[in-house]
Amino acid sequence: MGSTAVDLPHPFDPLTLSEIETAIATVKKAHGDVFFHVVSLQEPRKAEMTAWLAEPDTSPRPKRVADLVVIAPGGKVYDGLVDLAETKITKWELLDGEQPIITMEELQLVEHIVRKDARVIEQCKISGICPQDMDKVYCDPWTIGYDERFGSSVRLQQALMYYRPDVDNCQYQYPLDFCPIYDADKGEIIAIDIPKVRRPLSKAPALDYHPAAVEARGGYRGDLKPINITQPEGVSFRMAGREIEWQNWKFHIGFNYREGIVLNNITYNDKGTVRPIFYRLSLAEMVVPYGNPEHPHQRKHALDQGEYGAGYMTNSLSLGCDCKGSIHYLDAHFPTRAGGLRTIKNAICIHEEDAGILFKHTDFRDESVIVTRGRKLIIQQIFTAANYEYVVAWVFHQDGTIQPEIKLTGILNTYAMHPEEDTLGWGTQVSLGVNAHNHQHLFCLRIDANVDGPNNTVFVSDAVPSDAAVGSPENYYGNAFYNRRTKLATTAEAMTDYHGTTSRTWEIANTNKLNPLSRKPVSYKLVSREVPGLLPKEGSLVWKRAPFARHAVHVTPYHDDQLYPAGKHVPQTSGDGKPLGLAAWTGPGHEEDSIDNTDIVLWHTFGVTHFPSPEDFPVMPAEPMTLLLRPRNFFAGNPVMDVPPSYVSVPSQMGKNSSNKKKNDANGWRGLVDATSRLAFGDGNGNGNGNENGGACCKGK
Ligand code: ABN
Ligand code: CU
Repeated sequence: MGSTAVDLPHPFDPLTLSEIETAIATVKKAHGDVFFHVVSLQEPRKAEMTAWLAEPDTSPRPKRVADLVVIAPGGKVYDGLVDLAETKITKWELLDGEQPIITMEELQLVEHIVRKDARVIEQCKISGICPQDMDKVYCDPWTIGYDERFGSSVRLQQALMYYRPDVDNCQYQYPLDFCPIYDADKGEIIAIDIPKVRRPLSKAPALDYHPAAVEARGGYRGDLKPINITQPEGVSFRMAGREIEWQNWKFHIGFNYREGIVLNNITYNDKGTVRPIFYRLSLAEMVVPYGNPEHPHQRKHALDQGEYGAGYMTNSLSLGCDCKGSIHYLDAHFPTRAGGLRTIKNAICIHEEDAGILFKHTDFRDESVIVTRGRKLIIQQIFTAANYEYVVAWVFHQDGTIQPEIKLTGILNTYAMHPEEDTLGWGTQVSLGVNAHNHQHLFCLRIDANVDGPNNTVFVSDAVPSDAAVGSPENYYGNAFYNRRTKLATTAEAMTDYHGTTSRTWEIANTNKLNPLSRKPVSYKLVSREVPGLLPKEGSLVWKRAPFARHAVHVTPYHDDQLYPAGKHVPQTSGDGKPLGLAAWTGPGHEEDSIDNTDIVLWHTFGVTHFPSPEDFPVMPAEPMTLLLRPRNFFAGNPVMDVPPSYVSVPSQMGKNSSNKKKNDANGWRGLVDATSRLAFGDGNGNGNGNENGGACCKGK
C-alpha cells in the first residue's frame, strides 16, 4: 500500500546522496571497482506513477530505482539498474561498441597529456610556441563525435587547442590549427589532425573581458544606479519538498545529469478543478553543428546533453548575480567517476519576476482604465558547455502559458586564421587572427502531453486564405482566411516543419473534450518562431547522428524509457546501422504508429543559426530564444481576470465631480498600486522624484 511518510523521497525526486551511495555500493559489491558515468533516477514507469498520483494513499508507491552506466576494466560498458530498497541489481547488460556520456573528470585529464606529448610539442613549435611555454598551451577536449577512421569501440576525444599566454586571457583568442586525438583507454595521443595549409599562432594583442583589461580600454561605464528587487512580504510560491505551487500551477521539479531541469505532473487549478496539462517537460537533447567544410571541423557538432550532460555541466548559482530577488535554490547530487559523491550547490534557482502588463484597457471616451500587472515564475539553471553558457529558464505565466527560454552567452568556439586568409563565407573574423565558424544551436524540447488527460492528438495549424477564388460566391471580395487544422495521425505524418508565412503552430488537443464556447477541442498550442532547419545536408554526419534536428516536430506514442532523441549513449554514434532515438521510434516499422487520441510525446526542435560577428567577442552578450506553450480553447474565458489590478476605474466614477472620484479612491478599487514605484524625474513642477501616492498610475485622485 502507498506510504505517506514525509521523509520518503517523492517518486519523481532525483536520487538522494544516500541513494546514490547505495547504488554504488551495490554495484561495487558485485563487480568491484568500475567507473561510474551515470547513477541517476530511473523515473517510475508511467502506469504505476499515474496510479499513485491519482490515489497516493491506496496505490503502491513506485519503487526507487537507480539507472547506472559504468565502464569496467578493459573498457567494458554496462547499463544497469539497482532496486534501491532491495539493494539488488536487476539489470546488468554489456554493451557492444557504445560509449557512455563523458564526464568532466575525464575531460580534465587530457590537457596534461597533451602538454607532454612529443608530437604535440612539435606541432606547437611549428605554430610558433617554444617547448618551455607548453604550460601556456590548453585544450578543450571534446568527444570525437564520430570519425570513420576510428569507429566507436575505442573511447576517443579530440583536443581543440589554444594558447593562453597570460593565465587571465580569454581562453579562445589564440586558437591553434591542429587537433590531437586522445585514446581514453590508453591515456595517450594516438593521432594529430594537421591542416594542409598551416595557420601560425596569431601575434595580435590580447582582447580580454576581465576588469583590468576593461580598465585599460577606458574602464566601466559609471552611469548605472542600483536596481533592487524587493519582495517585502516574501514570495508567492510554496514548496513542499520539490513540489511547487504558484498561481494555480502545481508541478514537481526534478533534475538529472543529462536534461538538467525536468518538470513533472504539471497541473493548473481552474477554479477548483485541477486540470493536468503536461506529464513531463524537459530539454532532451541539443546539437551545435559547425558549418566549415574543411576537415576535421565536420566532427564539431556537440550533442552537449547526450555527450556531456546539461546536469553534469550545471553551474552553482549565486544570489544577486545569476538571479535577483528572493530566490529558492535546489542542489544537485551526482556520483564522481570513481564512485564518490559530489553536490552542485544551488543548481536550480526558483524566483518570481514582474512580467509587465498582463492586461490593460482605457475607455477613450472617459479615460476609465483597468491595468493589471503580471508576474512570472522562473525555474532556472545555467550550464557551461566548455566555451558556451546556456541559461535555461522555464517561465510560468499566470494565464496558463509556459515559456521555455534559453539564453546563449559565453564565448564563441574559435579557430586559427592566417592574416591573409579568406574565411570563404564559412566563418567570420571576430578578432584579429580569430575565425569563428558558422554554426547552429538546435534544442530538442520533449513534451510529454497530458492535456486534460493522457489521450491527446496533435494538429498542425496554418493561417491560410480561403481556397475560393476572388469573385466566387464563397469569397466574393477575396478577403476570407481561416485556420487550417490538419490532424497528424501517424508518426510519419507528424514529421513537420515550420512555416513562418502561415504562422504555423502545433496544437496538442484533447479531442474528447470540447470548449463549451468555441466548441473546439481543449488544447495547448506550441507557438515557436525560431525554428531554423538543420543546415548540414541530409546524409551528413550530423544529420545522421541528430535525428531530432531533421524536422521541427516529431510525435511518437508514449513508451517508458523513450527519453533521448539521439539515443541513450551518444558519444561516437555514427548514425549508421541500428537507428537510434527518434530515428528508431519513427523509422522502419514505426511510420504508421498511431498518435491519434492516445498518450503521445511531441519533440520540438528550435534554436538559432549563428553567424558570428565581432560583437560576440571576446564574450557574447546573451541572445535569447524562446517559445510558448499556450492554452487555446482550454479555458472558458480569460483565466487571469481575478488577478488584482494595479489600477482600476470604471466609467461611472469618471464624472466631472471630483468628490465622487475621491470616494472611489477610498473604496479600494484602485487596487494594489506599487508603493515603491517613483517618478524618475520629479512631477514636472520642480518637485522631487518621490510620489507619496504610490506611483505614476494613481490618476484617480
Ligand atoms: N561543447 C562541447 C563541450 C562541452 C563540454 C566540454 C567540452 C566540450
Ligand atoms: Cu553560437
